[in-house]
Amino acid sequence: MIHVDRSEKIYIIISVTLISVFFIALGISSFVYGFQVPVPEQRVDPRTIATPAPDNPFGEPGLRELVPGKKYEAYVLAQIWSFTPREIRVPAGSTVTFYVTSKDVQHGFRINETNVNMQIVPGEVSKLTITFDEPREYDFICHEYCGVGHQSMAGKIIVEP
Ligand SMILES: [Cu+2]
Repeated sequence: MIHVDRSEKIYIIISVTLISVFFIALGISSFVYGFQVPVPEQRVDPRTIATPAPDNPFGEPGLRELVPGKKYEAYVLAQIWSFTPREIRVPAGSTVTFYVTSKDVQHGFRINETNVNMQIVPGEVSKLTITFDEPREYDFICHEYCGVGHQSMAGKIIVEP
C-alpha cells in the first residue's frame, strides 16, 4: 500500500469534487436550461455572401418556412450598421434556427431575454436554435462594437399569437 499524505488526500478529494460539480453544472445548463454553444456552421466568402444565387440563402436573407407554424429557418446578414432583415415575424410555438453571418467586420447577434447570443465573424456562419413559446416581441442587437453606427444596429422579432 502506497502511503499518501493526509493533506494530499484532502487535495485529491477537493479536486475530484470540483470536477464533479463542474460536470453536473454543465449537464444541468445544457439539458435543463437548454444552453447551447454556438458552433461555426459553415465557412463562406464575405465578399460574395450578399450576391443572390440559387445556392446562397444570404443573397436574399429572411425567414424560410420548413413546417408551417412550427419550424423555421432565419437567414440574417449583418453589415455595418444593420441587420437584414430588421424584422422577423413567427407564430407562437415555432422553433427557429438562426443562421447569421457578416459581410464586413465582426458583429454580435443577441436576442434579448433569450439564450441566443452569438459572435458573428465574417467568413463564418453562426447557428443557434430557439423555440418562441409565447406571443411577444424581442429585440435583437449587435453586441460587438463595430464602428460609429453600432448603437443603431438592432432589429425585432415579433412572435404572433
Ligand atoms: Cu455590429
